[in-house]
Amino acid sequence: MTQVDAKRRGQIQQAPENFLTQDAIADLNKNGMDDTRRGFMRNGFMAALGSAVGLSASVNALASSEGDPAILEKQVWQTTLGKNVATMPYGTPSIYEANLIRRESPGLTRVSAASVAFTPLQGLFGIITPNGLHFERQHQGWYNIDPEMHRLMVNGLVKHNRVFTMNDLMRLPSVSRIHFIECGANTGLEWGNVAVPTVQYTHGMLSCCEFTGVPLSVLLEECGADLKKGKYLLAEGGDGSGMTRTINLDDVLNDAIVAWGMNGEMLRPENGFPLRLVVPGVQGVSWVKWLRRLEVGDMPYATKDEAVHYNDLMPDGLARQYTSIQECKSVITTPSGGQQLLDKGFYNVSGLAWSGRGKVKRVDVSFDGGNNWRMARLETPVLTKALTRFNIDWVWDGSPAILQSRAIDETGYVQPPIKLLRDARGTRSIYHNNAIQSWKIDLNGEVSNVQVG
Ligand SMILES: Nc1nc2c(c(=O)[nH]1)N[C@H]1C(S)=C(S)[C@@H](COP(=O)(O)O)O[C@H]1N2
Ligand SMILES: [Mo]
Repeated sequence: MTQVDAKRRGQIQQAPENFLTQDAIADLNKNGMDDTRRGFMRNGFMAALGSAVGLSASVNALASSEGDPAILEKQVWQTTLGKNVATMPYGTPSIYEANLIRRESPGLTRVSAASVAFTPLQGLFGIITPNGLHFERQHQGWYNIDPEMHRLMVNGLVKHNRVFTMNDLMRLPSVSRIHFIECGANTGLEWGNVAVPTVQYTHGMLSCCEFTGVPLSVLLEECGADLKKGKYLLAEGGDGSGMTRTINLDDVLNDAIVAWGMNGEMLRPENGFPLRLVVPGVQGVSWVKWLRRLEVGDMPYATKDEAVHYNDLMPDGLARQYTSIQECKSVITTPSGGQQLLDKGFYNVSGLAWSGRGKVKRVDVSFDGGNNWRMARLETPVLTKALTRFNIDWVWDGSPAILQSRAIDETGYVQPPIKLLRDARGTRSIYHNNAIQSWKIDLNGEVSNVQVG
């Protein structure tokens, strides 16, 4: 294992990211993951983690400044020529950050080009997801679409059917707003009590960016949409998956964007270049990528992506449909599963909170599995339908602990414990699990995924 694999930040050691042995990965690929595998996952993970612990002993001792060559001796970068600016015309992260990448979960099978790659939440700061680390969910792979060949058609209950080129669209008045996007299936494995080991895999179908584009309301006005009769929008993607979703205009007319920009540059191809729908607060699947058509209608369209998929199977065998809004949720990202606290003492416990219904109002953190709660500090900016960063001071006394965060949004909605959610929704759902996440800290400082309450 190289230094890059087992990374240390402060007094927290990040486990090697390839936490499963080759045997375990082969087994998972063959047999998949189900609810009986929770124990297995943890064992495989801990076996892999064992190999990292040796290293932690050597990095554990704080370098004493006396005799420390890092401060006493001139380093090579102080005494030689650096690289020319022209060697890197488009910037990339430091090689020492090489383990911070999107990753596919070993327990989820990639079917042809249908795949998902998770954002490494454990390594990010603040609320913005860098473009290269935005999660990816493709129903049929991604494309490099020539923007000159891309068109957006608007039809249905509109006075004028229109076809826009990218140049037409980019002449219109634009806005830039920061919003989170979360796949409805994020944290889905927890329904079945499957303990995926890191926050990257429990919560990493989540990102937050500044999106730029023309407000949907402006575009619809431009086409003379009948918004008295037209309460729904059909959004269609240009990829081979035939992704089509009904959007409830009441939910999004105020803040939806037909977007081309992401964090100050054009969308990345894997995120929908050159055009995607941004529907703040609504589950990721409705953020249709490679957007090619919008139809205004007076009824939901019951497309395959909402009649067959993206339903919540309830305990009585019936399914919830059109459950679009991502309810208030939070998760502690540091410390989180797969990390190890190297010593007793002070920790800055940090995490993310969000709500599809507006702003986050408060986040409470528990260190004893939900018996006692303390209010965390919300860092600014606290924006509507965006990730909000929270921090809280903690002194670890070396005894086992269970860390949880509980978010409350401006509607007064409180993030539920997993038991409450299961009582209402059963265990057969895949989507919309916004339960409180628990991280257990062992005597030796190892952090693992557990379910409590
Ligand atoms: N055209 C199209 N749009 C799509 C998808 C897709 O496969 N094709 N995937 C959807 C799903 S399920 C999610 S969660 C989000 C993911 O967006 P991202 O890949 O930019 O993270 O895009 C949605 N939009
Ligand atoms: Mo999704």
